[in-house]
Formats: sequence, structure tokens, C-alpha cells
Amino acid sequence: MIRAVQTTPFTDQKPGTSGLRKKVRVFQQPSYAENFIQSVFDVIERERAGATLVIGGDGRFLNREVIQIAIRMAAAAGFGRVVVGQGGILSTPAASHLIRKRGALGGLILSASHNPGGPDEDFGIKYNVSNGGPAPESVTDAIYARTKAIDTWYAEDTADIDLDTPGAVSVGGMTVEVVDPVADYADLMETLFHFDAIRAAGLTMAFDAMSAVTGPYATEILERRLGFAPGTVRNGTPLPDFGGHHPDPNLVHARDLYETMMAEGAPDFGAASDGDGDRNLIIGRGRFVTPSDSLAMLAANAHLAPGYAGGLKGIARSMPTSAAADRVAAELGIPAYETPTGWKFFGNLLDAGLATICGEESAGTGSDHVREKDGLWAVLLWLNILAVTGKRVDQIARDHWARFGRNYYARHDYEGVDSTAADALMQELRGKLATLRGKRIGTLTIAQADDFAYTDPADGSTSANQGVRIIFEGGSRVVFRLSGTGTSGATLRVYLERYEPAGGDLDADTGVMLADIIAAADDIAGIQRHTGRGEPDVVT
Ligand code: G16
Repeated sequence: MIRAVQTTPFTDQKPGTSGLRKKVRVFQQPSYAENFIQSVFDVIERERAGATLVIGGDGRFLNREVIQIAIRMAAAAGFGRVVVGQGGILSTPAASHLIRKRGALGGLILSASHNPGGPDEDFGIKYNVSNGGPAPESVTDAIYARTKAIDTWYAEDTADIDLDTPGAVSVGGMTVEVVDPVADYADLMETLFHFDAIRAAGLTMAFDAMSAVTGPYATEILERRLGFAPGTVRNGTPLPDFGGHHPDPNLVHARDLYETMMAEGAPDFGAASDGDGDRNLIIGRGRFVTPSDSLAMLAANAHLAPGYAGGLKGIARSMPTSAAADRVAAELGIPAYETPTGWKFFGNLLDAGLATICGEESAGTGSDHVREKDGLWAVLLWLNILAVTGKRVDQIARDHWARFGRNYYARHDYEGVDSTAADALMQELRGKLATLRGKRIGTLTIAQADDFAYTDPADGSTSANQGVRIIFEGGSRVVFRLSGTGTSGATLRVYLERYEPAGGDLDADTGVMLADIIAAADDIAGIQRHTGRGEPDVVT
């Protein structure tokens, strides 16, 4: 029997960079999750009857409860089948793959990604469409509009299903299939990479799953299928609160891995992934690789993996990501695309066959094998390259810079800034863009200042106000934008980049190389004046 429950709209259900992310306590309000899920279902009302829906999450606190709610609501909405990961687990890339493989109409992915989990931390719901990728802005805008008008949600009146036993059950006439979350994804990886070569190379590695969703995937692929020693995967059991840590694979939150890789006797290769398995951190013995460089190095060497032996169609990066990948594209004679922040902008390029590899400075890299960024994919492509070339990460990096030059790069995050102060900073900056051209700051001269706007080459849709770019003569750059994934206050992101050509100073300290630009950033935006902060909270 279907239950119709009267509700009133919440005013704060606007999806951000990647779905709706809020504190768990916000999601625990009566009807909060239901309103959002019903709004998604209302937007796809015409297509949903009899369709397949994939549901899974990163195992964080509230994951199971919201999955049960979503299943009851999917049954009431007339879906024919729900495919759900055993234990409610699906990494974001595995969910993307499952949507594509099953020809699903879409999927609900429950995650707040790299944000911490637990009763006082974060939760999130994201809707992905039939190509396996995050819903484009036209769809998220429609969902938001619906959340502001919703008055009823519907659910099949039935008990929770057993999420831990694989197999199929019926819920109000809809089939719910509980599937192994790992097997299909691991099989896909075997088609893309030289597993035999990796096995034969005798590499050693450390992988930090950060007590998040990649644990079971990494254990199956790295330890079982590729034969890395037991214990290679650390923190491999997904925990609802990620062991009290931020499952964010950067140099702050994956400090233990960094220290392992910088120490005497470090393994050949170190990597980590985030809460939902789509981000990656790459550290070779004694060598950290920035995400922007990793994208460029993977693109330059991708032909060494069977999945990409035919070459790349194009390379796409988000605007704040360094231009290192553009140099690779130029040398390969393929197009380079610059999109706004957010993986959803890559979907059209991949669907249209314009790009093969995409990446972002925020530790995301992926390809056209799914429509999400994919942490383990990046790790496996690196392993494939190391195995086939016989080189180690440090050598790959040095060879790359010697050939293409080096884009020194850092991101400074000012977290938990008062939202009004952050908005005032951005507004003041936008207000003076027209006056900045030609201005000299120390040794730097501003060549261009604008607010990034994007026109999608596939469907012509436009997105404005995607981040303020200040480009200096010579190609150095600072970008300012506010994060769209935080759940309290504002996070100001300042992206800093300086290009050093081949033959120049390629192995200098990044902070030293960026010092002028860091000073100019404060001069231009008044970071300290607006936020009261003298130093960023996180430097990546
Ligand atoms: C999400 C998006 C990414 C984006 C990142 C950072 O990642 O999928 O495309 O680059 O947020 O966004 P922001 O700078 O707005 O915080 P994830 O891993 O959180 O899903």
C-alpha cells in the first residue's frame, strides 16, 4: 500500500557542486530526505515508470536509513527495479558503472564525499542520470525548483529490506536486487589495464582507504587480483564515521601516508582515496604529485594502458586546474577543454566523444569508462605506467617537466569563513575586475581579469560566475572561488599557478616559486582584511 505524506518545503535544498550536502542533523529532520528524493522523482516523472534505479552510498552514518527510505519511495514512484549495493555500499565510480551497465534511468548516490561522517558531521544525496554522471545543471535546477513547491511525498508502506544478503526481493511489485558492489567494477578495471604487467613488475605500495568506501575495492583489486602483499591496503574497512577522520586524501588528512612515502625504505608507490572513492592522492617514494600534474602525466602516458592504446580524443580540465594538461594536449595534437568546477560539466564532453581523460585540481581524475571521477582508476593507470616503463614516480615527474616545463601549483583554503565576509570579498573583487588590467603588483603585471563563464560545446548551455581569474603576463595566475561542497560557513579557495619552462628551475620549492603570486593574491582580494585570516587552513 502506498502512503501519501503531507509535507512543507525546506528552503535550503539547492544542490551544490555535487548534490545536496548538509549536516546529518539537518537530514534527520522529519521529511527532509524524503522531500529531496520526492523532488528528484517528480522531475523524472515521465520516465520513471518501470525503469531501473541504482542506489548506494559510501557507508557513512545515515547511509542505511536513507537507502531504506529511498527504496520505499522508489516503489511508490513506480520504478520497476532498484539495484542496490550489498550493505548499502557503492563507490561513486562503481555506481556510475552500474547505472551504465544496467541501462538504468539514473541513480541515487548517498555521500558527502571527503567531508567527515558521524552523527554531528555530514551527509549528502546526489542524483546521477542515465549516462552514469551527475545530473547536469538543468536537472539540478529543476530539482531545486521542485523542493520549493513540494507538498506530498509517497512511500510504499513496508518494512526494511535485508541489505546484507545478495539476491532479489519484491517491494510493492518493484524488484530490489542486492548486488556485490565490487565485482562489476573490478572486472571493468581488468579490461582497461595490464594487470599481468603490474603483477610481474614486483612493485611495492601502500594504499590508504581512509576507513571509507574504497577499502573493499582496493583489497579485491590490489591484494587479490594484482597480488600486492596483504596489508598493502590500510584502513580498509568502511566505518560510519571514517574512524573520526576526514576521508580527504590530501597532505593534511593523509599525513601518515605522506610520512610513509617520504621515509627511508618507503614503498615504490603510495595512494589514497576519499569517502566515496572518486578522488585520489598520488605519492611516489619521495615525490608528491599534485592532482593537476597527475592529470597531465597520466594523459601523456595513457597510451601505455590497453584501454587507451588507441590514443586520446581530447583532454578536459576544470578552470582552476593548472594548465599542465593543456601542454600535453597541444603536443598530442588533440583538443583541450576548460570547464567550470564540478564533474557534471565533463559528462557532455565524454558523451559526445570530444574528450577521453578529464581531471580536476581537487584530486579527481577519470576517463570515458564511467561518468564520474575515479580514484582507483587513477591509481591503476599510474601502476600500469610504472610497470610498463620500469620507471618510478619521481623519474616520470622529472621526465615530464623536462619535456613540457612545470606548472608550479598550490591551492590555499580558508575554511569556516563567515559567509557574509566571503561574499563581500568576492563581490568587491568582481566589482573591480574591469580596472585591474595593466595593474602592476611587485614584479607581476595583470594581463587579464575576468569571471569565468562557460559555454558547453555539446549542447550550448552556459554557466556564468564560475570563479574569478587574474592572469599575469607570462601566464602565472591566481583564481578565487567559493567552495560549493561545504556544509558550514564558507570556504574560500585561492588557486595559485606559475609556469616554469623546460630548461628552467624545475625542482624548486613550490612555496618559494609561488611567493610573489601569494602576496599579489592578498593585495588584489584583501583576504586578510575580509576574513581576518593571515594564513590558509589547508594548503594542497
Ligand atoms: C566535488 C565535485 C568536483 C569538485 C569538488 C570541489 O567533488 O564532484 O568536481 O571539483 O567537489 O568542489 P568545491 O571546490 O566547490 O568544494 P567531491 O569529491 O566532493 O564529490
